[in-house]
Amino acid sequence: MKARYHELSHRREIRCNNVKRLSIDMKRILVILSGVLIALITISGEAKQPERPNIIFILTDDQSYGMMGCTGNEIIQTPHLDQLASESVLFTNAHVSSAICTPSRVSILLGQFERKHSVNFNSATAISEEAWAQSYPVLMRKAGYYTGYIGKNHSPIGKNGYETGLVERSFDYWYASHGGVFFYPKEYRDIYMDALADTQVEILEEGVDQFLDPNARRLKGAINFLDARPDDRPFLLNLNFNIPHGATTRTMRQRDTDDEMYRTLYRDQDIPLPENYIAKADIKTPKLPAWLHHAEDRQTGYDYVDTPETQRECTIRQMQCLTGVDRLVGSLREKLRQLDLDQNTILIYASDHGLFMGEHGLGGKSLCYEKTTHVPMLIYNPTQKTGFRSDALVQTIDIAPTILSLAGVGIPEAMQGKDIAAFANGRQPKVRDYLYTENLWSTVFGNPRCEAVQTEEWKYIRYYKNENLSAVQKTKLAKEFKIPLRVMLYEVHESQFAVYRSFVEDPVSGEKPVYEELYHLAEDPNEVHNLINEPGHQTTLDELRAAWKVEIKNARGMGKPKVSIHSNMNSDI
Ligand SMILES: [Ca+2]
Repeated sequence: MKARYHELSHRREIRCNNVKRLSIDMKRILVILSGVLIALITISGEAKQPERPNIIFILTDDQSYGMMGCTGNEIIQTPHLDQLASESVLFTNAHVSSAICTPSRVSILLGQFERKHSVNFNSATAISEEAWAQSYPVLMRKAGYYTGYIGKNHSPIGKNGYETGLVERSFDYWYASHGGVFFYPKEYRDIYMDALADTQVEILEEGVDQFLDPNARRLKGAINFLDARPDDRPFLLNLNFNIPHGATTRTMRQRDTDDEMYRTLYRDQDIPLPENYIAKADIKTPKLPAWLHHAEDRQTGYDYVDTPETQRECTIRQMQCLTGVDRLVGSLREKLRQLDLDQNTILIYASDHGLFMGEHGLGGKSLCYEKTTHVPMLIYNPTQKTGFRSDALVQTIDIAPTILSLAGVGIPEAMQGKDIAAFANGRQPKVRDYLYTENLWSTVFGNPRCEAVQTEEWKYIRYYKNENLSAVQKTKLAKEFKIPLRVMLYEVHESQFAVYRSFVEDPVSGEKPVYEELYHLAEDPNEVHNLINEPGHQTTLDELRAAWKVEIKNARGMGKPKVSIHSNMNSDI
């Protein structure tokens, strides 16, 4: 019995061992098979999926459309940008959504209209962490891109906006600062102290070199976890100038140490004034009624538009700065060639909005006229061999979804911009029927709230009551009662949020306009002749008013804005 038991046990053991061996063999086979399968998938995946492109997005500050050779300026020297534009899709009818730094830049990051994201200088809000998680830089990083940010940030993010460090941590490489960078950045922002250069464009170029080139000089100020860009991952680089912004050109000093272009270029040339320029002393009837647009409250920083001489000086400086940007674009492309990155790097170029230079007697921005909303915008794709121009109605809120699309990353529902990546591959689909722009920055500085809808041919603008306190009056009070002017004019507190919400919501829910304009852009691109009360345009006006009603609701979207509310943050940081 015992022997039988042993025999059975022995047989079972043999069977078990056989099963074990079989199981081991099967495992081996399975491992080999799965290895083959993975290899096959990888090979077929590699064959099917092209390498993800690198993307460099260059954003200038307050650059109107006509400030480059390729956009019609006969004086400015921008040979590298002109060459780039000739190899790109150059959008000749690109518009921002809000014509002032912060809301425009937030719109670009989130792909949303301001009416939805609700962040401006006068809003007492910052982008919430939840909303920021859906921005294109964060999504690109999550998708494996190595991301960098260089230059000016003017988007408050997270609780208390600029103080959280959240935006800095959101990039793999950070060589940037909040608010103005100015012409001599080291005098204002510590992060740039280790740069060899002293002037903005050249300092930021050192950051670009460090980001791209593992052999370039390492800047002590830059914040980066990895010492050099990993070459097995695609990259996204955001390069943000504070040029040709007035805050930068005002600080130019023509120092001996400046590159010659920043001292002498354009100074010997005859520079015509804009076609519809009006000096302050010659204004008989203001462009907008004085009860609506309080021009006397304008920020003094824009007073250069008041005389032909000061206008000329500012124009020269703007052109000098943009020629500096142009030179950087030339050396950037050369650098990409040297590093063998040129065949797989897409370049995007745009501006956050334009700027009045005394047209209609106006200075500053934050209205819906072409001079402030029409900007240069181009996409260069090295695999697309022929450049072309497109007059499609595109907007800077299209950049975020387009970057995601070019990288093969999903576009979140929260984005309102259109994916226009097809243009980078030579196609020209219809994008939208109407452009929608708006101004919600209505403060002590006198600008009224307004919205505009436009087609290729026509534009309709509507304005709302402007009952804000006056900067002139507040300045008088500040002096009389010894209150710091900066506090009086710029500090924003939580209570301002309620006012701003009414700016956002009231026009959507029936607030009546107090003034309207209608322009025939095809015949009057400078918006000189307001046809709102002229007979014969009723059908056009009806169509545009109906379009406005749809567009403003679309821009608002649904639900509460995803913002964090804060107080005591200087709005002009
Ligand atoms: Ca700007």
